[in-house]
Amino acid sequence: NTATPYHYTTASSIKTDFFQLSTFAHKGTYGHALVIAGSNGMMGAACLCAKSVVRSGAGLVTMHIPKVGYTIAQVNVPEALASIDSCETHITQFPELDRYQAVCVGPGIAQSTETEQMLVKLIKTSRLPLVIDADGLNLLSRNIEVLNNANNVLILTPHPGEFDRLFGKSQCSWERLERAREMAQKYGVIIVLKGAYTRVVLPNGNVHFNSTGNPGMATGGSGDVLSGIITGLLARGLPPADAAITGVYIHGLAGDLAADEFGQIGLCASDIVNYICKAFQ
Ligand code: NPW
Ligand code: AMP
Ligand code: MG
Repeated sequence: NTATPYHYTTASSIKTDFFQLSTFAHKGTYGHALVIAGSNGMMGAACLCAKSVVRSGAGLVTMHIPKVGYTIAQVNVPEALASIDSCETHITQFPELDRYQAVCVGPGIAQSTETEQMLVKLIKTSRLPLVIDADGLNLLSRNIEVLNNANNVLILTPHPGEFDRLFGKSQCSWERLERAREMAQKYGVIIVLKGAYTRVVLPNGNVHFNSTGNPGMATGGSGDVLSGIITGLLARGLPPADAAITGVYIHGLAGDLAADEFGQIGLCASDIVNYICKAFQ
């Protein structure tokens, strides 16, 4: 039935033309991504996310982080530039957006009121494709109507707990999926509903079930890697729907390749990061 809204993503559905790099490419060719992430005690999320942006082929990455995260970010992600917030422990502002092609906000940002105000202002003012993940989603749940003021493409990447905080509790995964379709259409956003067979729900109501990934990926930081991959693809210029579908597929494949090497038990988020390149290959 060609009219079905439900699709299944396999290797053959992934567009690969962008895999071929231009011989004359330079670091400005493939986009500059901004990652607004981290707080006191959760700088790991920021580093995993930013490193995943690098591994997904963005030419440049800047991390906007609180002061407490400066050394941590520079040591763990030497490829990334740093933009330092005026606050010691959490994020209260975002830098000028002119030079960026894509933004990710949320991994490890915690839930202070100042960070919430920063997020609302970012959604209202940014014209860039924007990935909102983790605590960014928890803060968004207190301001859901701001989605009506977005003038950019938003990609929301909730796990079921985050989805229910955003849009209300569902009794089962089918009900959650149908609510995601309703919300994606209502607000014109892309919703990446994570879990086994992650579902990418598009603003037209279409759903793309992912075929890669394994339960070894149910580990802290795994989702922060996914939001970084999607952001890297956006910075490279992929249209948002392609960035979401391809990013989810590559994330799962990187997890599968890592599990082939190490097994599923004890797989960690850094292992997934280290297999992103191989997954693209
Ligand atoms: P349960 O367990 O069923 O009661 P939270 P988080 C539910 C940062 N991190 N299916 C689950 O419900 C993130 O970036 C930092 C069903 C539980 O209550 C965030 O900023 C790390 N339910 C921040 O931590 C590494 C599911 O949601 C709740 C579910 C908080 O993010 C870790 C847990 O989720 C982390 O990434 C599923 N598949 N998955 C670092 N190294 O710096 C989750 N739930 O409360 O949103 O907490 O996801 O850990
Ligand atoms: P988060 O909860 O934000 O750290 O995200 C967890 C990530 O791991 C998501 O991309 C999930 O799709 C993935 N994941 C978690 N559990 C499984 C599973 N059982 N099978 C496949 N992928 C999973
Ligand atoms: Mg997460």
